Amino acid sequence: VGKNKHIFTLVFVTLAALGYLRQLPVNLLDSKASQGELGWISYPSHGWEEISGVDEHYTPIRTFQVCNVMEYSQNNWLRTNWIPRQSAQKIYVELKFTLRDCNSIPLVLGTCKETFNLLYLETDDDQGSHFREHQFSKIDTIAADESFTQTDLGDRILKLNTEVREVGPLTKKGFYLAFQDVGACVALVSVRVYFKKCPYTVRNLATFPDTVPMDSHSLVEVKGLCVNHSKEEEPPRMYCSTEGEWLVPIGKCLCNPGYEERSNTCQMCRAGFYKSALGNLECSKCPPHSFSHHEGSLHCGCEKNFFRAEGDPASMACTRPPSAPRNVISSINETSVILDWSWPEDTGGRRDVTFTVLCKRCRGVTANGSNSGTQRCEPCRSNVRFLPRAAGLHNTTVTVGDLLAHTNYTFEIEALNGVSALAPKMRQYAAVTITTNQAAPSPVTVIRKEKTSRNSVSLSWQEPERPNGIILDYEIKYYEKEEQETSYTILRARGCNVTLNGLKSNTAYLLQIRARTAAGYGASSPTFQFETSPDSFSISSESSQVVLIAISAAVAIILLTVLLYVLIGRFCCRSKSKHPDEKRLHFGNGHLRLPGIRTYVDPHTYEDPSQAVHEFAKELDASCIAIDKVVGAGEFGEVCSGRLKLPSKKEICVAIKTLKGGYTDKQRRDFLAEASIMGQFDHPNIIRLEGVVTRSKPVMIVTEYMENGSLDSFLRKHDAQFTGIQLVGMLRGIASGMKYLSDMGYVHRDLAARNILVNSNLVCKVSDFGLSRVLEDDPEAAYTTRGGKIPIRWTAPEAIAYRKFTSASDAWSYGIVLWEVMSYGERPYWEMSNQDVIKAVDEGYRLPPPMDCPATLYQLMLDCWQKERNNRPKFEQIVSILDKLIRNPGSLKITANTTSRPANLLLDRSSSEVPSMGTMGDWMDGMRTLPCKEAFSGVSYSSCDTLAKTSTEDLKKVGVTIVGPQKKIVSSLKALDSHTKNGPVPV
Ligand code: ACK
Repeated sequence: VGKNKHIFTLVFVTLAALGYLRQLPVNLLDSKASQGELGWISYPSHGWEEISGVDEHYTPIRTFQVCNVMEYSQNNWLRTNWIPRQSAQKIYVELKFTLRDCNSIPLVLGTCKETFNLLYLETDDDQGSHFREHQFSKIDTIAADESFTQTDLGDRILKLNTEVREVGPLTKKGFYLAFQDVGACVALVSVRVYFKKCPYTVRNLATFPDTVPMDSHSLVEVKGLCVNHSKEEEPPRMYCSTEGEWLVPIGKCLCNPGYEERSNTCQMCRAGFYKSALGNLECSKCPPHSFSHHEGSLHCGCEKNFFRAEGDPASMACTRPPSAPRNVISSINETSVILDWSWPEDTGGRRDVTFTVLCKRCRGVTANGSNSGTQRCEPCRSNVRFLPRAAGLHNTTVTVGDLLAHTNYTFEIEALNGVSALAPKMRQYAAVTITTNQAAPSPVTVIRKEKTSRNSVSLSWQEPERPNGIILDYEIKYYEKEEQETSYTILRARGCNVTLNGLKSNTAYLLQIRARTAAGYGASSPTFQFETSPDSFSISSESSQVVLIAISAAVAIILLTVLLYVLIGRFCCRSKSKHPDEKRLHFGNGHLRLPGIRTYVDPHTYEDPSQAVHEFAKELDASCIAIDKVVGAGEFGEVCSGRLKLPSKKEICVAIKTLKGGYTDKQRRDFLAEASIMGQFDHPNIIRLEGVVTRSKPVMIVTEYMENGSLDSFLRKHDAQFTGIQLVGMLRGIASGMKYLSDMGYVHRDLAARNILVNSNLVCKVSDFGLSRVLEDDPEAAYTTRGGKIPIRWTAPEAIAYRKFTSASDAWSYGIVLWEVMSYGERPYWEMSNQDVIKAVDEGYRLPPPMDCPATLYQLMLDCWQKERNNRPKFEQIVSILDKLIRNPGSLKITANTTSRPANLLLDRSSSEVPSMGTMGDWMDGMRTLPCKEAFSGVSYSSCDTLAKTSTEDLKKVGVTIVGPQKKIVSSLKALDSHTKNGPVPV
C-alpha cells in the first residue's frame, strides 16, 4: 500500500493540473495554495494521512490519503481548519480526488468501499482541535465517476475525479468541512472552497461594487455611482445574479462639459478642443478663428478681431463684421435716386448680412464726391422715403425718394452682420455723393372760373403743391370739347390767372394747365371744363346803328392788333426773344415742340472763339494746377491726371488735356471749342469742366477726374464681373446724360463706349465734345464716299449716307454702346471691314445679342437700330425703360438667348428669329441654321452644307417664293459657304 501511495501521489499531481487552470471567483480555502502542513485534524490517527507531493509544475502540494480497505468498520475523519465565511451566503466545495476500484484490490471483498462522505459544521469562532462527529451535517456522499482507465498496453491509470457541491445558506461567521472515510482507498488531491460574486465593474460610466449574490434565486439590484466628472442622465442600475454575473444594465452617466469618455472614464478635452455640453460625445476641434489653450475647455475663445454673436453655437466659427459694400452706383431720376451696390468682398464669414443706408444732406460737396470748400452735412429730413426701407435691407438696392431738387446728398451704405454691434471700430461703409436733378413741378390741381362772358373766360388757379423750383410760366392748353383736341390753342401766363378771349359763345371748352420750371414742364392738370355764355342780349332798333359802328370799329381794331401782334411775334422770334410774357401759339393739327430750358450755343457761331470759351469756361491760374502723370494721348496733346487747388476750396483730382506746342490758330480754336461746349453743360452724367488755361502755356482744359478711365477699356478689364443691374445702372447714366444733351439741342455724333468715362463709383459720364473735329480726333472715324469722317460702326445709316446727324442718330449709337456694354467691350461687328458693315446694316442685318444679354435690353438695341429714325426711342424713353428695369431687376433674368424674337420689331430681317449667339462665329452659325430650319422644314436635304450650294432657282423649287427671305437665305448661305471655305467672312 505504501508503494501504491507514492504512485498515486504522482498521478494525482499530474491530473490536478487540469483543475488548476480553472479560475474560480473568490476562494475561501485552497489546499493547493498551502505548501506547508495544512494542519487539518485526522481522527483516528491511522486514518487520513497527509502526504507531500508536487504538481505538474513541481510546486509542492499537500494531499490526504486513506486506504484501510482490508478492515471492517472504518470511520476515519479528516476535518479542515476553521474557514471564515466572509460575505458568502452560499459556498461551493470543489474536491479533486482519486478512488480505487475495490475490484482492483485482491482480498478486500466485504471490507472495501468506494465512497466517502462530505460534511460541514457552522460556528461563529474557531474551535481549535475540539471536534465532535455528531455536530457535523452531511453535505453528500461522494463517489468516483471513474476509478481506473485501461490503457492499450493493459496498464491501469487512476483517473482524477472532480466533484463540486453547493452549501448554503450559511449564517455563522465560519465553518469546518469534514471528510468521513468508511473503508475506501481514496486520495484527496485538493480541496477548494469558494463563493461567487459579481465583481467591481464600470458600465455606462457608472461604477458597480463587488456584490455577493443572494443564496436564493432572486437577483440583487445594485445602484451604480457615476465616475468622476460625469452626471447621471438616468440613475444607473444593474442586477447581480446568483451565478455572480451582472445582468440588465439600466440608466447611464454622461461626461460633464469639457470632458469626454475615454476607457470608461471622463477625461478633460485636450488643448485645441472643446466640449460645451453634457454628453458622451467626443471633444470637438475648435472651429475656425478660435482657440483653446487649456485642457477641459467648454468653449473656444475667438481670435483677435473675431467675434461670436449671442445666439451663435459654440461649433460655429468666430466671425467679424463685413467689409464695406462695393461698386455703389446711383441712378438719379429727378428727386429720387436708385442706389445699387455689390456685396462686400468679405461677409465676415456670416450669412446674416444686411445693409443700412444713411442719408445726409451736404453742402459744399460736388457730385463726384470732392469738396468745394467746407463740407457741412446734416441728417436728411425725416420725410425722405426709402424703398423698401433704410435699414435691414437684404438686397443690394434701395430707392430713395422725396429728396429736395438740386441738392447734394451723401449716402453711407453699411453692410452689417450679427457681430457688427460687437466691433463698432471695425465697421466700414461705402459712401456715394449725388446731386439730385431739377424736378419738374407737380400738376396744378385747383382751377377756378372767375368770370365768363360770351367770348371770354377768366380763370385762376393755385400754384402746384410741389413747384420744385421757381415757376417760370404756365402753359394753358384749351380746345372746343366737340373738336376732341384735333385743334387746340396754347397760351402762356406768368401768373396764376389768365383770360381766354376770342372764344365761341355758348360753347363747351376743355382746358389743361401745366407749370414750367427750369427742369421743364410738370404733368398737366386734370381736364377742366367751362362754357361760354349764350348770345342772350338783343339790340334795340335805336341803338343798332351805334352798336354796329362800335362793333365794326372793334373788329377793325382787333384785326389791326392781331396783324401787329403777328408781325411783332415774327420779329421777336427772329431776334431770339426767349421769354415773351405771354405767347400764343396756334396749331391746326399735330405736335408742338416747345423750346427746352436752355439751348446749346455752337461756339463756332462766335466770331472770336476766345470770347466763346470765356463765356462758358472759367479761366484758371496755371499755378493752381499740379500735374501728376500722363494717363493718355489726345489728338492735341497729352491727357494727364493732376490736382486743382483753388483759393478757399478743397483740392480735387482733375484730368488735364494739354495743347502741345507748335499749334496753329485753327488747332487752338478747335481744342478750346470742346471746353466751350462742355462748359455749357451741367449734368451728373456729363463730364464736368473745371476750367481752362488760355493765358499761359501750355493751353489746358481741366475736367473732373474719372478714376476708371474710358468705358470700353474698363469693361474689357473687368470682363463678366458686374451684375446685370450694375450694367443697367451705367447704361442709365449714359442715357440720362444723352437725354440732357438732346434736350439742350446738342447732337454728339461720336457716342461710343470709348467716349464715356467711368469714375470710382461706376458713374458713367459722356465726354469728348466738339463738332467736326470730334470725328477728326476719333481713330475709329473713317472717310465716307462723301468725304466726311465717320465712326462707321457706331453711326446710323442716314448719317453715313447723307450726314443726317440728329438725336435719333445718337440713339442708334446709343444702341451700339448698349451692345458694347453688354458684351464687356467687344468690338461691334468684330473684324468685319467698314464697307461690309455698311452693306450688312443696309441689308437689314443687326448685331446679335451679346452672351447672356437680357431680352429687354436686346429689344432696346434693336429699337435703337430701326432704319426709320423716327421709330427709334427718344433718350427720355430709354431712361424710363432702364428705370423700369432697375426697379424690376427680375426682368433681367430672361435672356435674349432663351427667348424668341420680340413681336414688334421693325427690322428688315423680320423673317428670322433673333439669333442667340455672342460671337461672330455664333452669328454665322445662326445665319446658317435659321434659314435651313425655316425654309426647308420637311425637305430632305442632308445638311446645310448642301444648301450652301443652293441657288435662288433651287429655292423657288422648294416653294420659297417671297423675294426677301430668298435673298437672305441665299446671302446667308453664300456667307456660310465662303465662311467655311475661307474663314471669317463679311456678310
Ligand atoms: O481709358 P483711359 O485711361 O481714359 O485713356 C484715355 C486717355 O485719357 C485719352 O483720352 C483718359 N482720360 C480722358 N479724360 C479723362 C478724365 N476726365 N479722367 C480720367 N481719365 C481721362 C482716358
